Amino acid sequence: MDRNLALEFVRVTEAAALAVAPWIGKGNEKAADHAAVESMRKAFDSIPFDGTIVIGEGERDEAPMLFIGEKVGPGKGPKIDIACDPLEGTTITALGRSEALSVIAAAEEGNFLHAPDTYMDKIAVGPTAKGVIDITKGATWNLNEVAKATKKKVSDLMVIILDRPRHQDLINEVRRAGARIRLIGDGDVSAAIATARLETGVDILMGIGGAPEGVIAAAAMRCMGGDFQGILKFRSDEERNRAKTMGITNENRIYEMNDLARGNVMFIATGITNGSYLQGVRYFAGGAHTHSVVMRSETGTIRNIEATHCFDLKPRYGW
Ligand code: VTB
Repeated sequence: MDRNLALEFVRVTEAAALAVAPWIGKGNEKAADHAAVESMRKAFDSIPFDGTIVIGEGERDEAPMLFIGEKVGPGKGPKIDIACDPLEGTTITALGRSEALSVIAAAEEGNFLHAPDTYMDKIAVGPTAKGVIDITKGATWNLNEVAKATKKKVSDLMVIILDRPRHQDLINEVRRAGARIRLIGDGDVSAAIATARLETGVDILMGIGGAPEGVIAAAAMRCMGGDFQGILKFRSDEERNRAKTMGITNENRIYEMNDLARGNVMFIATGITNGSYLQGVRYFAGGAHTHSVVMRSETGTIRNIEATHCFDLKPRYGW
């Protein structure tokens, strides 16, 4: 996969982030999401590649754009599969809270798990704890192993968990084990990334979030040298059956990072609202600054890209 594509794709997440920025704090999730999707869809056309959405806004019948199977890009050039989330954190954005992102993961055709739109139990850690986690062994066991690997006490560890009633037992167990918890309202892709960034102070992500976003997070963790595991969690027989038609036969399968995102992968994200790693979109007179990250698994290169966008001079993708 042409390494320059990663740098091209940053234009796409930047475009989506800029399109969402006017909707921050406006209480309108739908409008924010629509702006992100439309602008990302349009921005893909400017990249020389033959893309297929494998993880996007949902099935063809429920999403008008960036649906699973949709072709994106001009159709010439390398065949690339795209896992995208134009706006990861719709509620975050509507409420003006932190850690909303626009993200793309890219890989050569056939390398992403075609994850059904269901839940996934997830665990993510940074490079120092790579190889020591086991999602089947429970929270206490994993906290002890991560503490050993990072040479910290369990009580020093910071665990990110989505603030949901379904996590009450997990929260109780982590507290009993003595670790600290950051409960977040939304956005477990950014939470997974945070485990691999020292400046965030986060050691582990645990708990159940969206399965498609699990694939995107796994791509990021591969690029960052971290670790990730997931198990699909179906909410209904309908979801179970849909997964079967997508080729998922063993519903208890443990997906390692490489099962979710294989081969050479790229991960690109732009901050929408401020986060512990990426800064959000910041306006100045006549333009805005964006903060993005571009990563490749092949080389482990991580590039932080601060861009200044002048609204009067640059083409607009709906922003
Ligand atoms: C949300 C969201 C996550 O999964 O939690 C969602 O914050 C699923 O959980 O970032 P709910 O149905 O309880 O909201 C994500 O979108 C991705 O994993």
